[in-house]
Amino acid sequence: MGVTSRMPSGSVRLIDLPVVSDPRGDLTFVEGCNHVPFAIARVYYLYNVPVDAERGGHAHKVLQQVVFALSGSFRLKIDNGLEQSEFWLRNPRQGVLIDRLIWREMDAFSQGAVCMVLASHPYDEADYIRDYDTFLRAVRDSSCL
Ligand code: T46
Repeated sequence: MGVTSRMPSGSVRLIDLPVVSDPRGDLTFVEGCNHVPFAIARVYYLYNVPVDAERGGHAHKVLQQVVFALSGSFRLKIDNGLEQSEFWLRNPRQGVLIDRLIWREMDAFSQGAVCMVLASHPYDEADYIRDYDTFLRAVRDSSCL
C-alpha cells in the first residue's frame, strides 16, 4: 500500500492511476475528466525540498487538486474544518484528491522527494485562504448554504 491514511468524512479521496508494466519498467498516465474529476489546467511540482520543510498551510476557495509523490515520500495532513486526517504518500500511482475548502499541510519529506500536483485552475493568489480562522468561517458559511 503506497498511501496510509485515516479518511475524513468527505471531500478527500484516493485516486488510483493505471499502470502498464513490462520488462522495460512501469508507465502510468493520467487524463483530465477521466482519471481525475476535472480538466487539468495546471501541473506543478515540488522538489529539492529540505527534509525539515513544511509546506501548504492554507485552503482554496474553488481549486481542486490531486497530489502525488512521484519519488520518495512525504506526509499530507488534511483538515476539513471538522476532522483531521493524514496520508503518507509514497506510490506514484496513487494520489489524493483534495476538494475546495480543505486545509492542507505537508511535511516529513524524504531526501529527494518529488511532489506533483494536478490542479483544476491556473494559479490565482486570490483563491488562497491562508488564515486558519478565516478557513473555519468559510467552512461554516459553506455548510449553511
Ligand atoms: C497546495 C500545495 C500542495 C506560483 O507562482 N504558481 C503556482 O502554480 C504555485 C503553486 C505557486 N506559485 C508561487 C506562489 C508563491 O510565491 O510559488 C510560491 C510558493 O507557493 P506556496 O507557498 O503556495 O507553495 P506550497 O508548497 O506551500 O503550496 C503549494 C500550492 O500553492 C498549494 O495550492 O495545495 O502546494
